[in-house]
Amino acid sequence: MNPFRTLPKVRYEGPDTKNDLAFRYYNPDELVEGKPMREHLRFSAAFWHCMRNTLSDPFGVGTAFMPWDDESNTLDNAIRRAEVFFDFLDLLGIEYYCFHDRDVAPEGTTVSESIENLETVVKALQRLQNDRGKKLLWGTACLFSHPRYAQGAATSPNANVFTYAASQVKNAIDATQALGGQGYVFWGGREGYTTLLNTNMKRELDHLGRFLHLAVEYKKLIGFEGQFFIEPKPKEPTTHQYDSDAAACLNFLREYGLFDDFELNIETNHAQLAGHTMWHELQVAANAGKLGSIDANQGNPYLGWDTDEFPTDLPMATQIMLTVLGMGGFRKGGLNFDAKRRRDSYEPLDLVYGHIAGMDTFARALKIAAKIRKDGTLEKMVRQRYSSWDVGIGAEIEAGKVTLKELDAYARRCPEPELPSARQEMFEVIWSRYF
Ligand code: XUL
Ligand code: CO
Repeated sequence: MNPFRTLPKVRYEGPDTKNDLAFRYYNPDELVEGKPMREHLRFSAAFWHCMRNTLSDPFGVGTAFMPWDDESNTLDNAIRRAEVFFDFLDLLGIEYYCFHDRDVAPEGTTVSESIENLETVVKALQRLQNDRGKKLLWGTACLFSHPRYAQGAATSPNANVFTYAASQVKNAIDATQALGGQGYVFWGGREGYTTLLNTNMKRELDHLGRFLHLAVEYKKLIGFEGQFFIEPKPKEPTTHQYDSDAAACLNFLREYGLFDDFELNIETNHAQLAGHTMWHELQVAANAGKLGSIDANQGNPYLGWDTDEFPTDLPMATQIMLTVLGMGGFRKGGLNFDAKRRRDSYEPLDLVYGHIAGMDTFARALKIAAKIRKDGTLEKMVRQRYSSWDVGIGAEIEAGKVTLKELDAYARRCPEPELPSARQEMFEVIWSRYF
């Protein structure tokens, strides 16, 4: 009934192994830049994709084979699922996990019953975490599945819906705190709109700001030490999601006086939907000191929706790890596999392969990123490109020591600037050497 118990543990066997159920690159205790790989990568599995995603799509019912799940909405079934999930984490040596309240505990017929269900499952999760030595990376509330949230949660036109969402978030934060969660994520589920004809955008955004302030006040009240994250996404399910990309989120946080209380959880597929590279989104967040965590997956470049595939793009993973190493590593965040199998890869074993592929890709990317940093060629070339800012007039501008009038006088004396080639192709030649 539980295939994750019968399989031999997935272990590091090195790049030459012929065993497909082994790691070729992820060697948890191997030091990279003086720190074990496991601490750099902080891998996490997503409860929703592993245990609750039936793999249905708009054209067909779910195909996922989950022999441990009796499909009932009972607490027994919920706790059995949690046990299977921890066997899955054990099998792969994944230390962290993430969940939504409704993934782990069934929604009851009243608000109070839902809360009691969550509290019961949290006790089981506490026991499992202790027994298996696992940790919660982050928790969150599902504010998008139930029909009451069809028009938004914090941004609903209906104030009572806002209260239901507030109650859910309060209790999801409590659950996260009880489980020692490193963070708590706000992904704006249905916080957006389909048409401005029926939407008061300003009022909805004000409500979202209020909602987040209420959460921050509560966090301080109970002394929750986890980090709050916002996860940008530009569209799907709504046409225009308010948290559309990293820059929009940072601006929102600044505008509503929330900047100090949040970091960003950047997801690869969401970056792609926003028309950005993941590297861009990470860099925007990191520039502001706000790169907190990563939902590691990837989209399909030929499709315009969130396919949540397992991350296997090595150059992209290397860009991610370069940015993470560049900011000195994760603090409370990590690499959460917000990824699912394809509908036609429906067996439990496919979940194992998906995670092996993702973990090995990131382990390899980490080592390549460390090599690029140690070598320093690319960094030196970038520094060289900006070297006119290190001395003379460039340094004076950066230091804020010259006026526009003085620059006018300088430019009149200065011969036509000689602009060197940007050498993109040369950068690409050097980049490709590392792979
Ligand atoms: C949706 C998504 C969510 C968040 C958590 O696209 O990424 O699963 O990560 O709510
Ligand atoms: Co996500």
